[in-house]
Amino acid sequence: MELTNDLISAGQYSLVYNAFSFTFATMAAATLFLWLGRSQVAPPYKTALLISGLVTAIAAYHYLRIFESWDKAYTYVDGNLEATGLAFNDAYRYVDWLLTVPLLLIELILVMRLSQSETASKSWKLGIAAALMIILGYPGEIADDNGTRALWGFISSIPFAYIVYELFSGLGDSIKRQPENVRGLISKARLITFASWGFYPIVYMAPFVGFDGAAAETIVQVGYTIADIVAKAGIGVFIYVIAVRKSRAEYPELYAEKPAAAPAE
Ligand SMILES: *C/C=C(C)/C=C/C=C(C)/C=C/C1=C(C)CCCC1(C)C
Repeated sequence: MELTNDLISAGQYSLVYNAFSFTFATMAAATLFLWLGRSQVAPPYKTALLISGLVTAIAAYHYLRIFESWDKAYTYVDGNLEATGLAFNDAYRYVDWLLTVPLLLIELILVMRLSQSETASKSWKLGIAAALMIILGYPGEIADDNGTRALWGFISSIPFAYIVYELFSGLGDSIKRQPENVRGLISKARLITFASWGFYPIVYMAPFVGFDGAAAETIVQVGYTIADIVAKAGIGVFIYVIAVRKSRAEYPELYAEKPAAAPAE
């Protein structure tokens, strides 16, 4: 969204500032957790964790840049918050999504360990739909008038609807074929993906429901930030737990928890 000239308040400024800073830390920590966690899972699941950590790593980098950009857009002069004239750059967020959204779908597919051809075809279909959704949303995000925002938002919702359909119909059949000890978890991961992804278009609509200027900017930035934490770091932890459980079930001799050694007599 174009940052309007009616200036945000000091409270709104620091809310967004802190949200960005917190999210950078969360994404960086999640990356370490996911990458180090690769040693806990069997080889077929290592790629899913590699990609989950890549998603949070890419997001950590972009939150650092978003944070810097926000920091530079405002300054305090004699105790009053003022715009510096350097525009806050929203493009970092969309570039981030363009990379991370297809990867998020791929990590979900990978942890299911489908056949090679099924993995490839689902990854392509969902990955392309995800990229289209982001590309088509961007012109609306940076538009000044609500009409243009609504138009691109609507067009972007078409690939979004397709992704939701695929998650519940196409992947639904694959979930039924998953081992019993993870079926529930994978369904939950899918549900949380759906719920957190559904949050983005709702946040996008803030300017349509009476919020404008500084309030809309604050809601949009904080809203997307919360959704990003759930959709990237939160889902990453789910992928990790699913991968650990499947490794234990499929390779019990290697990954099952060993009972504690009996104390020496
Ligand atoms: C890590 C980032 C994620 C999971 C981002 C997901 C973003 C969306 C699901 C965005 C969807 C949008 C629409 C469906 C219409 C309005 C424009 C968007 C791009 C906000």
